[in-house]
Amino acid sequence: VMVMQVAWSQAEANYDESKVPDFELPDPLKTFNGKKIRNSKKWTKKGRQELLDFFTENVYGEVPGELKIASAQIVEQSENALNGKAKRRQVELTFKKGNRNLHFFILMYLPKSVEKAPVFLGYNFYGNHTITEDVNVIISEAWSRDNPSFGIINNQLTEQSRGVRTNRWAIEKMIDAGIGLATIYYGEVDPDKDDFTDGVHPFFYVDNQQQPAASEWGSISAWSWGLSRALDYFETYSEVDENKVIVFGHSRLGKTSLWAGASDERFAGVISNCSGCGGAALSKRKFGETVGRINSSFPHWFCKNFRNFNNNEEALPVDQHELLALIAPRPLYVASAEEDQWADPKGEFLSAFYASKVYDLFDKKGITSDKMPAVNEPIQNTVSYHIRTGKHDVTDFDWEQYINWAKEQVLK
Ligand code: GTR
Repeated sequence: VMVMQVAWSQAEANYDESKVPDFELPDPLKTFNGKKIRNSKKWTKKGRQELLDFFTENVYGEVPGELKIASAQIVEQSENALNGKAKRRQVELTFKKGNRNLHFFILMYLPKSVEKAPVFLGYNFYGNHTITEDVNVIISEAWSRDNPSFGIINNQLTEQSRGVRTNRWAIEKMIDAGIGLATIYYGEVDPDKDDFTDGVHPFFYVDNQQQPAASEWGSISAWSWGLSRALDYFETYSEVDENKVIVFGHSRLGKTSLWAGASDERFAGVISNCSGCGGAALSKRKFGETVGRINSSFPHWFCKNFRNFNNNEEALPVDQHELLALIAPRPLYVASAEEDQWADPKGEFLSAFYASKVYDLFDKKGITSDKMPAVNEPIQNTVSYHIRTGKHDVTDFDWEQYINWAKEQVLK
């Protein structure tokens, strides 16, 4: 029934460019008071800060406190993974507060050729063991959404799903380029369901609190928090270069990588793959998925305050190009897929284009034309964009572009 509902609503959405409402996009180079921002210093001190505050309190939600890594343990490793191509590390991070415990595992494949490796850091949807055929990858015990086609039933990950998502992770291409991969099962940080009693949220409850306050974190913000904790770990870990961590995510996890990159300036680069509504796509276009739709299908992703803009995008004093601008001057890659109209590829492109104004302040080249490039013809600058043929997915084509851009724009 749930699936039917989603399909029905996706069909109901607006996909007609002529029905996109007239809207005015806020200028990232103007403060909320209408003052012009003329240089990068003013941007960083004033414009960026007030936008960051707005997105924190009204879109993704603030993290209500601090929770540091209690222990980090390499629980499994090999110097000869992937047919001798890479080193493999599996690290368990533990967090404790009172009698609560949270654990998540970082699976790493690192190139042998580099002592301190740059890495792509990104969550996976169905467990670390799904991203590779490697039989040594530990199967997560955390709750998972059922997916009978992967043999996932009763919310349990099993051997049957090993390797089912290898198509989304071009690990060997990364390793050949001298870049490692670090991945985490997102369900270990916060299970992806409308339930605030599990995952990291309850660590900060006071008395009998049952859920975060209206300005406090939803799941996207919780997942972003986890990425920042992985980065904390890399700061202590000699085999990863903590100054060269590129955060990556697809779809809801692309919304997450954008928020992680915006809220934590230590990330050296940010990739949004088909992130759509509440990610790279402009909300005010109301094309494909909308704010009202996303907040009703996924009530736990954003903070409650974001619901004030359900069917009311006009009232938003910001739009998602300003989320992208928060990442400036660091390299940013936004990618879409032609058949992923639900995520509004044009809205994702325009968002990258309008964010580029802020990159200009730093003399960094962004997207210089408001004409979308042809499919499979990437534009690669400090701000990069491509739309590829095909569906809502992550493909080898996507990774080839990300690797090329990483080498040119992030790691040089
Ligand atoms: C869809 C949702 C999108 C996107 C996607 C995904 O159902 O409407 O916003 O996040 O899920 O994560 O695959």
